[in-house]
Amino acid sequence: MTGTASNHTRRAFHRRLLASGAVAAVGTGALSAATPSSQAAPSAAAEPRRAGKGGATRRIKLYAEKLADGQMGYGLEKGKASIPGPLIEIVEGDTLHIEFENTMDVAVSLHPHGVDYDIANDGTKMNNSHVEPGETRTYTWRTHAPGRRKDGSWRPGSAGYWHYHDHVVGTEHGTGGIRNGLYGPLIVRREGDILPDPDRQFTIVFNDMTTNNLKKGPDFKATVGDRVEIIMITHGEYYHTFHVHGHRWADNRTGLLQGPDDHSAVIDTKITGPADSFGFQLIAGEGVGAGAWMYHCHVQSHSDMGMAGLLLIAKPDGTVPGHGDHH
Ligand SMILES: [Cu+2]
Repeated sequence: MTGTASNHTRRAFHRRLLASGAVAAVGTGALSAATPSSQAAPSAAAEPRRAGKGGATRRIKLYAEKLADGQMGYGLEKGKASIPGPLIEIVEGDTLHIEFENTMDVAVSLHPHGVDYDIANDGTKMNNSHVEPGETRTYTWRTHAPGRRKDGSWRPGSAGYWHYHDHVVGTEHGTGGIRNGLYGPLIVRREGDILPDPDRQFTIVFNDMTTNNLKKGPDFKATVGDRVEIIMITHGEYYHTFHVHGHRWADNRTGLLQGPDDHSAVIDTKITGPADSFGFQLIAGEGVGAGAWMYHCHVQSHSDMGMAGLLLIAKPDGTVPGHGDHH
């Protein structure tokens, strides 16, 4: 399986956001002022798109469904659930109302990390914020920009690479739900954050000894020069070391350096444990070219058991040099 199925879901979500007037969630296009018109800049050299202003109220519908193979997933449309669930992307200051329908025969919930929610939106049975079979409830997530508290201390904003998951199926911690696939990525942008290229957002979830609940890590496709975004989440019982070949990122909120004086560590591996999440952007093949670039868990027995997949980075003509003997 490639990332194609969930990319369709993501496109649908973006269309939905755009349809509801939420243009800010995906920016308003390139900041063209800095690009001289005499320069025919290739896409990687063009000014990146940036996140617009937050403060919007958004609404989406989300379903929890049983999949054909007995696993479970979240989806934006009935019959379209996926593992991981759809990428939800908002901007600091936004409020998101999620009309959440449980189409399964067991109780389920939606519990987020990173955003502001009151106890009625906790998504746990102990707060009666779960959803019984066949029922619907609306969860509300809020976000805020950073700022100074009245006491002078600094309050962090909501921006980050976060995630959501079930907290009910199997045990009161959602252990069965998470194991079966009820999890997904959540990005909160800060106004001005650099946005990746469309359809180049890849979610990689180490869940127990699987990747996205697959025995072998899925492959993801991009072209040299694309601005790719990786959202990395871990669930389950084990600690892992996430690694990408040929590319590096900054170990900070965005995965990007702010400039020459940003001393964030530049890394190509990161130790990650259950419920951790992080993300970063890379320019596909930057300085190294096209190829079948591996990503994998660097715990040796884990990668040997299948926790590895490929970033298939093609040349502009669509070919991936050296690739073809992997399938
Ligand atoms: Cu591992």
